[in-house]
Amino acid sequence: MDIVIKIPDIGIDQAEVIDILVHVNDIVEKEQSIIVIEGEKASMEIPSTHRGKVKEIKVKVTDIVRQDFVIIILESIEDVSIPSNDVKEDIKIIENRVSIIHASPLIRRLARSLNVNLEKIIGSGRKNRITKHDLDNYLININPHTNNRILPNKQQEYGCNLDFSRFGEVEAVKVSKIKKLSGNLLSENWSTIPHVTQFDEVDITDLEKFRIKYNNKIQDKSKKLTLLTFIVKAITKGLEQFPYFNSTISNNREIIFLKKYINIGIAVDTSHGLLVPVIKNVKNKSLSQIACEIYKKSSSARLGKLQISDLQGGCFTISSLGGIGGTAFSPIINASEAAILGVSKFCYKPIWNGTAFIPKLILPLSLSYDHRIIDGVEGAKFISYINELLVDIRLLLV
Ligand code: CAO
Repeated sequence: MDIVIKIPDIGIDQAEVIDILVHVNDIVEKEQSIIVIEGEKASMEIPSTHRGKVKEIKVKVTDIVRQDFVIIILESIEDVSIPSNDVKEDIKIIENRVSIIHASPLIRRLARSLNVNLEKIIGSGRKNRITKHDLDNYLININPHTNNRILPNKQQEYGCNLDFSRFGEVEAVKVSKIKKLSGNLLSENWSTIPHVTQFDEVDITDLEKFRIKYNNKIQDKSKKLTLLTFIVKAITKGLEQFPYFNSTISNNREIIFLKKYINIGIAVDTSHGLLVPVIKNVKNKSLSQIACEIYKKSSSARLGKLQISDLQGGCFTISSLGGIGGTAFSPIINASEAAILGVSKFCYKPIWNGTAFIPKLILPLSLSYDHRIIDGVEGAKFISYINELLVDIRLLLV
C-alpha cells in the first residue's frame, strides 16, 4: 500500500526545497527527516509521518513548496520483505550518515552551486555543523581518485577534530530535532540582533502574600495563579505603555512596525528541547484565564501536542528559570520580537528601609532588548515600570 507524505502546516506561505535527505528504496522511519526546506528566516527539516520504503521522490532541490504539497510516496513497510541483517546494517549506516548532516542554508546553497555532496564532508562546527572552513578544506583536500576521506578515529566521523578518547571515555549523543531547529534560530538571533541586557530586582513580598492566600482557596491546579501570570499581566501593561517593545524592525532597518495586539510567548523546557507557546490577546484576559492557558499550553508542549499555530504570532517572550535556580541570565531575543524577559529565582534579602534592615522577597529580572529599536534609557524605564507594577499589583488594575 502506498503512503503519501505531504508538506505539513509550516507556518509560512511557501518555502524552497534545499536538500533531499533520502533516496529511492531507502527505508525511512516515522519522524525521520526527509527533506530540508528554507523559508525567509530559517531552514526546517520535514519529518516523515510514517515508516516505509521510499518508492518515489516528488520534489527536487530548488522546488518551491506549500502546505499539502506531495513530497514522497512510501511503500508501506508491511509490503516490503524484511531485510537481512547485512542489509539492515547498511540501512542503519545510511540513516546515521543522513541524520548527521548539519549546515546552514548558506553552506547548503554554496555546496549546491559547487556541486559538492555535503554527505562527504565532516563538519567541525558546534553540533557537527559543516562550516565554510570545512567546505574550503574539502575543496582543497578532495582526492580526485576516490572522492572519499579516511577517518583517523570515530570522533571525527561526528565532526569533532579533537580526539577526546586520548583523555578518557566519550559518549556521542544525538541532537534532537527541536534542539537542532531552535539551535539554528538562536544562533541566528544571537548573531544578527544587537542585544543589551538590563537587570533589576523586584520586591514581590506583597505579591507572594496575596498569591499564596488566593491559591489556598483554589482546588483546581490549572486555575492557581502562578508568579508568571502576574509577570505576563505586568508585561502586557508595559507593552501598552512602551510600544517600541512590541515592534519589529524591517530587514533594511528603515521601518519599525508597531503592533496593536499583544501575544506573549512563554519559554517551556521539554524533554525534546525548548518550545515557546504563545498566549494570545492577553490584553483582554483575566489573571486566572492567563494562568489556565499557561498551564494548558506548557502541558501540551511537554506532551508534544502543540499545533504550529500555538507557536506563532508572539510579540514578546518570557523565559522563567525561577523554579530552577540562578541569580540572573541574559536571554536571547526571539526574532521578530524586540525584547525578552528572563526571570530568575527569588529569595529573601535584607533591605534597608531607612532605619533598619527588613527581610524582603526579591525577584531578579533580566530584560534583553534589540538596541536597534530601543535605547538604554527606554530599556531602564521599561524594567522600572514592570518593577513598580509587581511591587504593588493593585496598579495592574488601573
Ligand atoms: N523563584 C523561585 N521560585 C519560583 C519562581 C521564582 N522566580 N517562579 C516559580 N517558582 C516556584 C513556584 O513557587 C513553584 O513552587 P511550588 O510548586 O512549591 O509552589 C515552582 O517554582 C513551579 O512554579 P510554577 O508552577 O509557577 O511554574 P513556573 O511559572 O515557574 O514555570 C514554565 C512554568 C513553563 C515557564 C516552566 O515550567 C519552564 O518550562 N521553565 C523553563 C523555561 C526555559 O527553559 N527557559 C530557558 C530558555 S533559554 O534556554
